[in-house]
Amino acid sequence: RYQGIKNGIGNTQYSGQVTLTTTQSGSNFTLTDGSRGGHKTYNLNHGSSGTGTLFSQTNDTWGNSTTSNAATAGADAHYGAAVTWDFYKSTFGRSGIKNDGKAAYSRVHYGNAYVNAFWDDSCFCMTYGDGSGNADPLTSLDVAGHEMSHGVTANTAGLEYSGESGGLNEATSDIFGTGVEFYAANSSDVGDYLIGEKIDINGDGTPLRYMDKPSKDGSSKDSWYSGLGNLDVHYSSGPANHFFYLLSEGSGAKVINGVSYNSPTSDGLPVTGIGRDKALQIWYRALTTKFTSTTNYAAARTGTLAAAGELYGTTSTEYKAVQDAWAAIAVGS
Ligand code: ASN
Ligand code: ZN
Ligand code: CA
Repeated sequence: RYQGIKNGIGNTQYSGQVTLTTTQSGSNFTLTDGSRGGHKTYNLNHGSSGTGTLFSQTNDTWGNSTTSNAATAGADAHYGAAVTWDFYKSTFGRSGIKNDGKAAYSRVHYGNAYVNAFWDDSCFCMTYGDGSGNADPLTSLDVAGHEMSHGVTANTAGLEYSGESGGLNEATSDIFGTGVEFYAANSSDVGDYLIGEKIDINGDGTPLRYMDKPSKDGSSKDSWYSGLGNLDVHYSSGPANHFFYLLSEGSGAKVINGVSYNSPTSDGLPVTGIGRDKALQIWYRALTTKFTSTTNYAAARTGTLAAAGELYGTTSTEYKAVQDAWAAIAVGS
């Protein structure tokens, strides 16, 4: 009997053909990633509790890129968990969601026509629905990275999921979910500042959220105002997503990987971006060493400035860009 870590093939729905780390045990292969803490991917087969069954088969090629094969969603989810693990490890030196080297697990085919995906800190697990009409499961890479980043937030700052801290919690997931997508850089996931552009959740091909100008979704805000904390957290995230876009890429019009962006500033002053890599480092350092459960937008400004000062110095262009990007969304001056 052979037992060990294998490189399988995933024919995913959203990320093309990818390598999946699997485990062979005798004549069976399972979606168990022994090189990333042992992350397992399960098939709930439309159930809504427990783990269902671990994906297991006698060959190591998973899915057929469409929903006609139940393992396709498994391949996308298993890939999403692996890229998210690698992103956190290589970008921040973080080993797993709790930074303890241990994996979470994933469950796909949750319920019936369930149009959502969610992280649950109590099971330490990720769950994906099949989407409306079951054509568009919620297993795209930015969604996977978004949801698992809720686990990172829960195990670091612990931002409360309501009011302004809830908006910052949501933005943190959009920011790192986007970081995951850019990190993957395979030909199917080139990276963009849109959230959920592949899952067609609106049924008209538009993404769920836009980081350059969040109000393009019809509900999110571009800038802070005194009533922001009364909004749903997926809309009060808008100004922080906008801050991150401006800090990374700067204001005005820009084309990145073929996608056009045009990011406004509320003070009318331009922001010069410092690049996504530095912006990610600043947000991560703030999240893990400055933010608390009750951090609001004003405190996020203070925390990211402190992080930028520690990383690059208080007289640096990076520090100045953080000041300018907050001013551009009407926080501080
Ligand atoms: N997809 C939603 C989100 O991540 C589900 C949830 O947990 N609220 O915000
Ligand atoms: Zn979320
Ligand atoms: Ca995206």
